[in-house]
Amino acid sequence: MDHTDSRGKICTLQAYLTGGGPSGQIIDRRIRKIINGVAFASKIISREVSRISLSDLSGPTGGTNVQGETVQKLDIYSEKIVCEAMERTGSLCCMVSEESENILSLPSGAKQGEYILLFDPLDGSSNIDVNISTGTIFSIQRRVTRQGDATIEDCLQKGSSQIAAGYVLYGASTMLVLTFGHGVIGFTLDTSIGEFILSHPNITMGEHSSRMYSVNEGNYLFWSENQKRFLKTLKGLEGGEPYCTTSRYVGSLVADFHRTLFRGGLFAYPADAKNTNGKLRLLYEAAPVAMLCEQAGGKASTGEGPILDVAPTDIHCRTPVYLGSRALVDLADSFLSSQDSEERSY
Ligand code: P6P
Repeated sequence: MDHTDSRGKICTLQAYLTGGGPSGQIIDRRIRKIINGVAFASKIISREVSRISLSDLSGPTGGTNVQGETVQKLDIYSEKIVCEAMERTGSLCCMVSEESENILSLPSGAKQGEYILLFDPLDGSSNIDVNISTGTIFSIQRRVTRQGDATIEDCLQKGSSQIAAGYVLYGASTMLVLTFGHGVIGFTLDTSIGEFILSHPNITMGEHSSRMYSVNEGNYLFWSENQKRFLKTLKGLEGGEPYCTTSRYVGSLVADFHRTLFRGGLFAYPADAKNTNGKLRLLYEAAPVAMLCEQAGGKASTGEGPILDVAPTDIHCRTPVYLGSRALVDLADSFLSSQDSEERSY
């Protein structure tokens, strides 16, 4: 495993961002500040996640968020930590967080910039009490309005215009995985020195390397007929050879996606009768992982077209997600994009 830069030395995140990585790519100073802010916040979140059962941050707040989901204390704490880190960058004009109903402005007096951070502060937090991996997912867009306060127009941009996207996985190790549109790189947090160290200079997705599929089959009865037929075909229950012969489902997007990114296979969260537009949120879950997926050589689809081409309707809009090895996502599209509206109903 290459942990070094182009001169054979240990490569930190900061060294990478300033051109010290194998690619020599130099990241714009304003973007660097955002990435460094996310990295700083994630070190604190990682510390709290790793000791959650010893901490008064464990458990629910007793409230629900705009998504109607139970809010964990660590969700709110994580959002606070990210926002505080971002205020000091001077690179942002606003933020969008899964935990906040409306667009988040920077505090008055904070230096404004031309970028937007859209993030899920602690994805998978409902699993935190059973010690399952969680993550922080983020997307960076550049504002489209010329001046003044950022508007909803600045936030409702397609995934194809993302400047950068990534996540921090709080798992067996804490990893920062990100892309600037020129491949996917991974850094591992060395807690002994508090630095993210380059551990995966070029992450690419295996093509059928794992004949693994990842979907919550507990929703089967709520799926459309097309989706049911697709899954049966994937498993070889419709007469042909199975495309996939093993299944893994964590129920934490960052964990399920990270495995798919490294091993290939298929991850899906289909639309169903309960979530007719899918469950995963477009701006700060599906779009960033779709960019990473495609940058690693995979495919990311709604079942009817590229996730990166979906025009957002509101900051918390949702989308069906099929992503992973191209051949498996193509197979999904062949079933899901069927024109027969009857088969697409639930
Ligand atoms: P289900 C976590 O709440 C999340 O948003 C994603 O991290 C995950 O992929 C999905 O929901 C799991 O949903 O319905 O399978 O529990």
